Amino acid sequence: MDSWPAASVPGLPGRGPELLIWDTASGGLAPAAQGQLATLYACGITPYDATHIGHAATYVAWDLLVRTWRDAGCTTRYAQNVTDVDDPLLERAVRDSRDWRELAAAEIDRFRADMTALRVLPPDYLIGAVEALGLIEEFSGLLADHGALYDTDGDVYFSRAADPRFGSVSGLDHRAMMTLSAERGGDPDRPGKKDPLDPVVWRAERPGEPSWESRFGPGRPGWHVECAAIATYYLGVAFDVQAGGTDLIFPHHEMSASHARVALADQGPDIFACRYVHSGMVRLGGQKMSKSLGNLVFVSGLRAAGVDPMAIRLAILAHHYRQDWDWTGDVLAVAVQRLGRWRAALASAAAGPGGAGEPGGTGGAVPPAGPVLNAIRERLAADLDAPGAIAAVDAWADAVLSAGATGPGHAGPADIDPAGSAGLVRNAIDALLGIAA
Ligand code: 5CA
Ligand code: ZN
Repeated sequence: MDSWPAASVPGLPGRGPELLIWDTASGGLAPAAQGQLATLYACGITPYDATHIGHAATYVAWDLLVRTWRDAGCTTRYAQNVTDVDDPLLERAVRDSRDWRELAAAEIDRFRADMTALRVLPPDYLIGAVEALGLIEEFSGLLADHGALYDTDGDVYFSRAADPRFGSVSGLDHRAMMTLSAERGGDPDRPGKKDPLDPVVWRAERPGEPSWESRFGPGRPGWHVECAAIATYYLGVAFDVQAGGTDLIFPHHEMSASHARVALADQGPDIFACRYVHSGMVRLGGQKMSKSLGNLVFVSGLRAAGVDPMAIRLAILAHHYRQDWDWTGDVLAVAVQRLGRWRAALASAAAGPGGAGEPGGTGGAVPPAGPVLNAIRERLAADLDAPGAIAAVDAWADAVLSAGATGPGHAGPADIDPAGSAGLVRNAIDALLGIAA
């Protein structure tokens, strides 16, 4: 399906360092890309409600990853799915008496508009489960060929016993897996399964539900096989990073990786993602912001209320992507104020050194931009430390504002920021942090 338009990314002098990222599977920092071509699969939305701040934070994190890779000289290839047929979407359509396809299409459109406003760079491939049914069926066929599927009352399950490395993504013990499986879409209590953790790969047709013909009979695909199939089809058997929120570590990312290891077992030693990267949960009122709980702040709602999307983005970037944090009015107010200071500093610096009393002049030398650019690059390369990068820009803005006049004015052509500091800082925060100031 169509992605969304890319924001322009200004060029910067030089290159950033290699990105090290926290890998959930190994529990440590590791190079995010294995070579010059950097490949990313990010789990996408289930489009039954609008984009909330938690979704936005997740996709802003992967956007930073892409920007940091590109700045380090990598070419990126990025795929993202859209789970456009699944239980919660169908249930919401029934609840609201809407056609499920129409509901999904409307929410995907809203997601695209929100991502565009937040200047999140689009994936190269935005792939809906429905449009990918053929390749999901083909991938599921490989699981069947490896003897890893079995039938339970017409539904087709994956036998996790087929994968000796099952558990290597999450590192969880059996008890924890059982609890999370029950909470996150699994059916550990269903009778007839070989193992309570086994996930469904093809769900047989149910009355009133959409279904498609397949070699497994009429039905629809399971959730984990959707991502395993789409990721490996678009990025290859092995790719660099599988990304999602921490709520996807188990069972989703564990199962997708396990499916791929079994289906593609004869394709070499490296199968599926080299790194598993997870973003923390955004909470509201102390609880995970979630569509099922309904404690949501929508990006589109804030935009409609006149909030500058760059302030929303800056509010997100003020938190390290791996931390859990609470969305509050204060968080937004701080971001609005910070954006204002950055803009004032850029305007003041662009107006040039000027005389101390000249309106808009900084009254002294504009602090150089090179150290700011280096600091942003260095912080982002260290596990996408956006708060650290922001602190470097804050320090530059404070220095400009404390040296100079109170507000932007106009400068004569002769004294426009001769060192080009303002321009370089503006380009750095645009290219690396995605903030148009
Ligand atoms: N379609 C599946 C992935 S294949 C799905 O999880 N969809 S979702 O709409 O529920 O979530 C989309 C992304 O947002 C996932 O990476 C999920 O981990 C992340 N996410 C959901 N809620 C939050 C939250 N409160 N804070 C941070 N990230 C969240
Ligand atoms: Zn997924």
